[in-house]
Amino acid sequence: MQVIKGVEKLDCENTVITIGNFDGVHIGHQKIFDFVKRKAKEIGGKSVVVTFTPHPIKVLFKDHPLKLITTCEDKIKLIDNCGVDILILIPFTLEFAQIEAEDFVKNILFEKLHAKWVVVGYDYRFGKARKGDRELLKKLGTKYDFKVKVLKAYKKKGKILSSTAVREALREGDIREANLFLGRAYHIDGEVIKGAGRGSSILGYPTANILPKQEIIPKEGVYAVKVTIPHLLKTFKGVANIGKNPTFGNKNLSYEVHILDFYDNLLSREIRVHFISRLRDEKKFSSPQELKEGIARDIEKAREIFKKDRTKLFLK
Ligand code: RBF
Ligand code: MG
Repeated sequence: MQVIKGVEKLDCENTVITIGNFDGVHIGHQKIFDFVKRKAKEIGGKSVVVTFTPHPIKVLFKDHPLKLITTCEDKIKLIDNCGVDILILIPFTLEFAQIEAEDFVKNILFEKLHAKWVVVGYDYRFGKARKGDRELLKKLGTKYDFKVKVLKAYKKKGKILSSTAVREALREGDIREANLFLGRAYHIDGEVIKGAGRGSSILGYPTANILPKQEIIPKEGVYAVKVTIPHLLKTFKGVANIGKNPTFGNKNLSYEVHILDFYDNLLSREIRVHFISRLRDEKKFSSPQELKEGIARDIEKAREIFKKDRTKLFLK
């Protein structure tokens, strides 16, 4: 996949373009890309995804609490994995936000990107003050000689699939639903930092504590996870805890994972934690010994889950 930062004139004369934020690159997004690729093949042109960085909401509303599912880096790799020809990353600025809907279509989609088809979701809005909608897009398509395809909402289990739905599922700790919508396991990446050291000394379950790069972290609690260790090119089974360790009265939230059948030191290494299933809430045990027995039961439950699990992992 060719990645172009900013808007420049494309060599290729025929393109099928979709435009959006595509946070999470969930299966609804993947369906849109499939349509774009199919059309591109039909007309002998290139499939093009146009997206923005940073997310427009973060630029337009500085205090908006929006948290993103994917980092920009992951979004690029996930779109690449979908088999798209060209990804255009437009730096979103206040100045860019001033472009009128028709100017965006004429100057960018028509003159620079040579759109023959423009594929958007049913609720697509574009241009200054979001004044452009699918009706305007169709009108401009007649003027600038491209066709417009508006795709319907994609539903799974009776629910409309959207980035918002994925964010809510993660916030509620409903990993199964988030993963169903994403078509893969949700993951966080982070460097292993020094923890309290209690894991190995008191509990006998050493944990790698991480500082996640992602903005959304699943709800506090205990999870069955898989852990990819890039420098070993390997993935292991594990159990993770997100919380404040009430048994020890900690104040700060920690993100930690105990990796099964693994004994190396990972300090300062970057690891990826894929969430498979939620096991339970974090709780205050009456003693470290009780907690130790609790973790042993978590591991047993996790091993049972892994036996049947087929969740796809995003490794690179
Ligand atoms: N700490 C708690 O205080 N309550 C818990 O319910 C709890 N559950 C955990 C489950 C797993 C699978 C793991 C790996 C850790 C858990 N911890 C829990 C965190 C534990 O207190 C921590 O790993 C040690 O204190 C070392 O930092
Ligand atoms: Mg630790």
